[in-house]
Parts: sequence; C-alpha cells; structure tokens
Amino acid sequence: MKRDRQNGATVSSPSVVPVPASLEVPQGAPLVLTAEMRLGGDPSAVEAFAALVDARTGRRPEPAGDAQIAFRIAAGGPPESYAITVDATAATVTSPDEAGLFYGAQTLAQLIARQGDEWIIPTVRIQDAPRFAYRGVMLDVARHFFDVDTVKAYIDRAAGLKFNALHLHLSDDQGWRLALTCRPALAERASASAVGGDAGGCYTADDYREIVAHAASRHLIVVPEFDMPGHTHAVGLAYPELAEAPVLRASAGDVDVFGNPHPVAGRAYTGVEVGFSSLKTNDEATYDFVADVFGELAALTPGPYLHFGGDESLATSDDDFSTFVSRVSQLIADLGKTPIAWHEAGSAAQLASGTIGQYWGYTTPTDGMDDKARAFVSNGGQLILSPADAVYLDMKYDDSTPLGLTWANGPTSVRRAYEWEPAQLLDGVGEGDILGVEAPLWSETLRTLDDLDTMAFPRIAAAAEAAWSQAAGTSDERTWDSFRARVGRLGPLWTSLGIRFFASPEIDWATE
Ligand code: TNX
Repeated sequence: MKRDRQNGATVSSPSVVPVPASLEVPQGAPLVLTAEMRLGGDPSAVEAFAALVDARTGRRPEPAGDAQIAFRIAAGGPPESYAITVDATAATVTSPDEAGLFYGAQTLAQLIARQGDEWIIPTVRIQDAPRFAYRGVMLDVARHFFDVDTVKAYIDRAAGLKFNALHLHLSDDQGWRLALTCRPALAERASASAVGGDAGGCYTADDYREIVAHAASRHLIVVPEFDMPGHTHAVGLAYPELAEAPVLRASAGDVDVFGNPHPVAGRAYTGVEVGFSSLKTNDEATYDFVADVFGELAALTPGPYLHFGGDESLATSDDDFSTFVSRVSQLIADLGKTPIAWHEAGSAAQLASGTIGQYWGYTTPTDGMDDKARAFVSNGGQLILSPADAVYLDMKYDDSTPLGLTWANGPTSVRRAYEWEPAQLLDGVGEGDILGVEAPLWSETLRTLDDLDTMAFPRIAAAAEAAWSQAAGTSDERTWDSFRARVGRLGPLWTSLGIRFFASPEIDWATE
C-alpha cells in the first residue's frame, strides 16, 4: 500500500475493485464530503450513491439542482462504460447508459476515505469499461433454499462489484424451487426438502418476478437453471413416471462427511451425492415435461438465457445424454432464448447452434473437459468460464474454514482465486470465444446470508476482476500484489454494508 504524507494526514492511493481500465491521480486537494454536499443527475445512480455514502459515512447527501456530485448520460464509449473526474470542488460521472452511471457510483463509493476528521474523495480521473459482456454469479438455491430477501441482498453485493448476471440454480436432487402452474406437483411435492433435512422452500411466480425486478434495478439479468437430465431426483417426487431409479455409485471425497444417506426413489433426498438421478430420456412424456417447464420459465424471464444444466449426468448413458441435450437445447432455442449448459453438454451430437457452454473444469484442464468446452465454440457458441479450482466460492479457503467443500483441488486461497487469466485457460479459446466469467456458490454447507458472505467475500472480488478488468498481468494493477492491497481497503465499506466477509490472513485489512 502506497501512503503519502500530505498536510499532516495519511492519504492512501485510491483502491478500486475491479481495477478500472485507467486511473490517474492528478495533484490537488481532495473533494471533502460536507454536510451540505448535494447530488444531481440520473435519479437511480443518485439513489445508489446516496445509499452507499450513508452506509459509509452515516450521512445521506440529498439530491439538488446545484449538485457538487453529478451523474450524467453522455454519448460515446462502449455499453456499461463510465468516466469519473474528481477535484476539490466537484465530482462528475458520465456514461452512455444507466448501467455505466451505476458502476461509476460504485467506483466513487469505493474511493470514499477518511482523512483526519473528514470524509473525502481523492482527486482522480478514471476511464473504465468492462472486458467481458457477461459477468456472473451463481447461487444454488436448491441444496439449501434462500428467501427472496437473501437473494436480493446477494444481488446487491454482486452489483457492487459490477456483476451483471445472477444465475439461479433452481432445481437439483434435493428440491425444486420455482412453483409452476403447468406442473403444480413440483411445488407441492418436490420443494419441501433440503440438504441435511433442513427446511426447503419454493419461489412463487411473484417471488421470481420480484427477484428479476430487483436484479434489473441493479443492472443484472437473471439466468434461471433447471438442471437435467441428471440432478433430477426431486422431479421424481412429483412425477415418478418421469424418473429413472437412482443409480448408486461408490461415493467419493467430501460427501462422506455428511453421513451421505443413499437416495431412495420417491423419498426426499437430503444428502450431497451427485450423479445418481436421471430423467427418462427415451420417453416422450419427459419431453412434454421439459417443454412445459421451460415454456413457463421463458415467459417469466425477460433475460435472453435459459440454463438447462447437463452436468454430472452419470446415471444417463452417453447416447441418451446426447439425444436429450440435442433435443432440449433445440427446444429452448425454439422458445426464442439462448440455451446455456455446463460443459459436458458439448459432447452432444446435435447441440443447438449458438448454445453457450459453461466450463467448470480446472485452470489446468483434466479428463477432456476442455474438448467438451471447445465443442461449443465450433458450434457457433461462446463460453462462460467458471474454473472450479479458482472461482468455486464454496471451496474452503484453508483447512480451518468451517464451511465449504474441498473437492475442486481445494482448499482455494484468495490468491488462487485471483491468479488465472481467462484467455489463457483453454487452448484455442481466445478473447472473442469468451462470453464472460461466472463465480458459482453451491450451498450444500451454506444456510444463511452470513454463510454466503463468508464464502464469497473476498474471493468474489477476484472473480469480478477477471470478468471486468483487463487481462491479468497487463499492468502493475492487474497483479495479485495490487489486488491484495486494493481489496484490503474495501473492508470498511463491506463492513458498513453488513457484509460478513472472511478476514483472510492473506490480506492486510484496513480498519477505517
Ligand atoms: C459440482 S460442477 C457440481 C454441483 C455441486 C458442486 C459442489 C457442477 C456443474 N456441479 O452439483 O454442488 O460441485 O462444489
């Protein structure tokens, strides 16, 4: 951390995460946030910034015509980009769109610092724009159910780091989490359970709309997933005629620590094993079901993507998997949505053209997972990168982390979460083949917002930087040493926002 002695006060170099494309610090006195400070311009950016200033300083600036801090739409620059100028008299944020103004507000809030008895924003000039169009977080609401308020809180946290997609993992062996009028038994008979025998739950269509609207107000789309043909034990509780009998396998790794009850057809599954369930892929009734559930989901979802899972379908034969994935990807395309699937679906013979693949292999690919991922690119699609040994936020940080799993070559330190480069992950997959980066948070061991916070923060910030900022190593700022210093300066802001981050010993955390 650079510190300069200036007028007897300690001033830190500005710390922004994800790091902006360009940040200059001209000489000059900072802008002091006085009680009379007024905000102006775009109302939603003003509101977002006022809430952040209130949280950080305990004082809420008011909107006014003669604003010192202004958020204005201005032509020019790519979508979601913004520029900030701060001097001793004023701060101005400009962007071609509202999302960019919102991101400018997030950056400006991160810059607020204590100087003696005052709150200040240092003199800066920033030009910033995202590297990737898709910057996602995933929340698993199937292993444990999270209520609407918790999902909204997680959206707010992600928005603060300039993520623009919330992938909701809405179904798995343990439960189905969205009530659908076309298939009422899913809510009635397949949603009450969760891992460990905990209470389940299910969103109504109105709950889902509320989540979508809240996400949109923070410039995130919702990417809903119904996982299939595997991860579907819960479907069999509601529609037994669609489900194959569970296939028991020798269990591996983490799963033993949970007592790992065996799945039994027709009974709620409360363990954490994967790969034992399958829909009947040769039965037309299954495709009627798939058409119904994705049809209703498409109608509820304004965003362009529907995710149909396709991971770890170990109880489905390769041929059956190929048939199923080919048909379901086409069905989703025919609904006018872009299908997304986990990388295994790349093995399908006739994947709908343009299907997006989500790669969850390691930063050094194993077991041909990279070949499956590349198949999406040859098929006219792009990839979302979620390397499990870097951005799986449910991995333990170290051996002493009470929550989380370790199967993905874990534990996963903050440094490991940071030190990878998207365009160097998979041979033959370059910048233009990458739609973006997503950090999944699986919830086998997680029950509360505090649990989500402690596993996500600070590693979610490393994923944000991979998704938003320029390529790793292209500047002194896009390095672990710089990230480590910058993220440490966000501790007080996160605390003021109620984020229960893990105070990882890898980082020197600022206290005010
Ligand atoms: C793998 S990787 C899964 C999930 C588990 C997660 C736990 C992938 C697409 N699926 O079913 O919840 O590991 O870390």
